[in-house]
Amino acid sequence: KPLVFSGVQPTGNLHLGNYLGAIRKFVALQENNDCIYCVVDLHALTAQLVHEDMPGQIRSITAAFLASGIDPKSHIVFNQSAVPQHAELAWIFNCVARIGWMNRMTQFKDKAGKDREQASLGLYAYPSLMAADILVYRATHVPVGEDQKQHLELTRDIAMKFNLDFMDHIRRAGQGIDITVGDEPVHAYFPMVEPLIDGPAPRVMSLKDGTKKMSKSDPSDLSRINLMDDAEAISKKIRKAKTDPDALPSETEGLKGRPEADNLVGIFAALADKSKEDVLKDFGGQQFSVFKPALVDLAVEVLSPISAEMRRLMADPAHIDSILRDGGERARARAEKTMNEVRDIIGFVK
Ligand code: AQP
Repeated sequence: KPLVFSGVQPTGNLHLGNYLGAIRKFVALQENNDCIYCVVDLHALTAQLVHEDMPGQIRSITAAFLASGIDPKSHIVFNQSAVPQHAELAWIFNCVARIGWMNRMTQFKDKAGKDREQASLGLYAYPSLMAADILVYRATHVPVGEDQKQHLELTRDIAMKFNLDFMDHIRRAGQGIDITVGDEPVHAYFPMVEPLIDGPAPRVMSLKDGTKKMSKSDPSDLSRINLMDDAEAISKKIRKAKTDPDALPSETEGLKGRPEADNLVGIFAALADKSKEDVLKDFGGQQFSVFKPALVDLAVEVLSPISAEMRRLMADPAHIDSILRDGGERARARAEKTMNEVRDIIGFVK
């Protein structure tokens, strides 16, 4: 079975972008894949070192995974800090990756803000830890939102450079397989990961500005729908969402140059498991005063069972912790197998 890995940071309330761009895909992928889903708590230190309630944040992301339908028995759910092999491989990848590659990462530029000198070294090295998260399991498929595409390209670059630089060592250690990359034969240890970004809402945008992504760190709570929002909050946020004065078009072509309309139609499509074309077949020619109440009903219908189940799960933190502990043990065993082989490939004396 293909091996799927993905993670979510325990940094604030999960929103509809995290759900549609990531978690909902995690759930669907369980059927035909071996899945590892991680609460990436080490990543949470990159933007902000001290967290008021780190345990609560970790448990709430875990609860969101479980409430959305992730099965922690057939698959693996754990928190990153429980598996130190992620950080060990990240160090090796820091030595594989080139500064020029890291300098191109747009997320670093966005998150570091104007005073880049004050950003943490961890924020700069974030994509290297992300590559380690994935490759320590030698995972091949990574469901993420579109904002993570560049980091996955970097993961491929890191894997490729490691494979090429250590090709003879990999062979000598009796590891790896022969693959072809482009026309080049490579004896590879790490696979080339494939991002899974498709769907009608690969990038959910802010409700206040259709050109900015919906984000946990946006200071305006009206810009996002949180997974824990109740029906009243969802309704208020969608009613207040920015739109334009025109009716909805009947073809997707008509959404061009209308980012807010495009975003709301994309959200509707993703929540209803339809294409944008199908949504416009139903709502083309209608005003937002008709479309928005339908979107409220749909969002409440999809999200309220999840938030109710999250509340139920979070009332029993010991149960959540036992799931993380069990997942951590199983993840650690797999990650240690890889690191044992990587130490041999590099030539560390054990
Ligand atoms: N707006 C979005 N649309 C689609 N997918 C999204 N994701 C995040 N925002 C959107 C996807 O959610 C997963 C988990 O994200 P994360 O918490 O690990 O990191 P993030 O991308 O930094 O999330 P936020 O919410 O945007 O936080 P801040 O405000 O801190 O930047 C990832 O797969 C991501 O693609």
